[in-house]
Amino acid sequence: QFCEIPPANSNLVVRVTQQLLGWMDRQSPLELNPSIYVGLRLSKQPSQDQDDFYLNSLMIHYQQSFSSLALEHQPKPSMGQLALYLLAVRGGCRDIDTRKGSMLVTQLKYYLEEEKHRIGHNHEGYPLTSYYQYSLSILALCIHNKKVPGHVVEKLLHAAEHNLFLHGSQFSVDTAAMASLTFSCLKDSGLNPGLASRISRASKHLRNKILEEETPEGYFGNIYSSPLALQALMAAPLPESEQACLRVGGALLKGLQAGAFQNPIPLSQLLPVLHHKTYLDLIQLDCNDKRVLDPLEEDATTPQTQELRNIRVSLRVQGEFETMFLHDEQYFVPEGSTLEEVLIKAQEEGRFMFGTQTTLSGPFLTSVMGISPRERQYWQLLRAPDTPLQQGIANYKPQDGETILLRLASW
Ligand code: B12
Repeated sequence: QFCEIPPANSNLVVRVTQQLLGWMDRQSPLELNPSIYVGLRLSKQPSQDQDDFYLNSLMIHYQQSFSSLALEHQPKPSMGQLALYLLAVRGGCRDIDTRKGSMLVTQLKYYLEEEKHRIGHNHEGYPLTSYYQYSLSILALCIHNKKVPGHVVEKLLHAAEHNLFLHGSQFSVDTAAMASLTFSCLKDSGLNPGLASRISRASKHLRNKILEEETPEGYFGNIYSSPLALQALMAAPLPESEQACLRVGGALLKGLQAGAFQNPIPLSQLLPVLHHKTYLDLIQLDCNDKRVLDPLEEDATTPQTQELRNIRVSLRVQGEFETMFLHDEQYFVPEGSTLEEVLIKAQEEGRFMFGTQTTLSGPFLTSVMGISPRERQYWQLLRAPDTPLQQGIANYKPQDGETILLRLASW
């Protein structure tokens, strides 16, 4: 084995498993999250009755969204969400070759065709969603042993070969890892034999890129892309990955211990890694697996009672062309407040406005001061002067005296 991580403390694993299980209690249509279910299924969870209930809710929601009974104003799940749903169906060992199942497989293939056209013949365009979702969708079909046309795979190959995987303006390790997992699946399944050697080469190129992206802190990219990166390397280890996996695995366990994983998406990608599993293990998952969660040993540490003190956070808004800030003010909030709470406070005090959209990762900032980004733009979150935040508004907690910059950026 060329990609192992150091053994995890079992109490720590139990604690994060419980954390992820807790997210399963949220079952409103907007909060149903197939990624959480998949992460748990690759980690000998959830218990059988929790499982049936959640999976059935997912199935009803997704089938209904794409049926003729779907409500007009109700937004349809995106391509990537549909792909995650298909992974969940596999994780629950449900049959996809039913009438309703086939309809969703067809829908996903249709989404991919559309994206292929957007990317265009000479690769001059971009997918409407992202190469991350494009790859995830091919992976989901591959896991179900469904073939996609060579042309669709070629777009991903081209993007991989030409380093087009970006997150904002930086190389996206998450996307590279997702694509590498996809290529591993395609290679093992033999679904696109004509592309086999090109797939192997692109996949190796991606994993080398991931290794190159190891940071001094011991992450592949950043802490939140490391789980998927480890999955990619575990699924197809390189001889030179052995030490890197140990280092990054160790750093991740430390980060986990320190409470860095507050968001369910990266956590759902990490938990399988702690069980030495990757998305590819869904192919032959055993649904009669024994599912037990060891009881949590008593923690010796007593919770610290903190005095509520206020901290000062500055909030600046920078539009596309303006040299002047559209907004620049200080706010006093209780220590430990999230950035979202700062934004709410600012909005309450007047002169500031914002809007969000619910995603599987939580609230995504969609408008600031009434300005919505145009195509291929977004509201980037930074710590002044120019350090991009690695968490969204619901998870990031500003420090005393910090200045947060919301900047309209292109990607
Ligand atoms: Co981003 N992003 N992103 N992102 N993004 C990732 C989710 C990830 C994990 C990458 C990483 O650092 N390793 C982190 C989150 C880490 C964490 O949870 N702690 C991340 C971050 C930090 C950000 C930013 C906060 C960066 C910044 O500004 N400093 C901003 C969000 C700012 C805001 O709220 N306005 C940001 C922006 C983007 C862009 C470049 C705009 C695109 C999204 C637009 C697009 O798809 N064209 C983007 C992508 C593509 C991703 C990526 C690679 C894939 C997301 C996806 O498609 N998921 C993930 C990687 C990953 O998840 N491992 C990182 C699959 C679909 C099925 O799930 O929920 O429907 P979904 O997807 C939507 C949300 O994920 C949303 O956009 C998706 C499309 O609508 N989204 C969100 C994207 N990023 C983020 C980040 C947060 C915090 C939230 C709440 C939502």
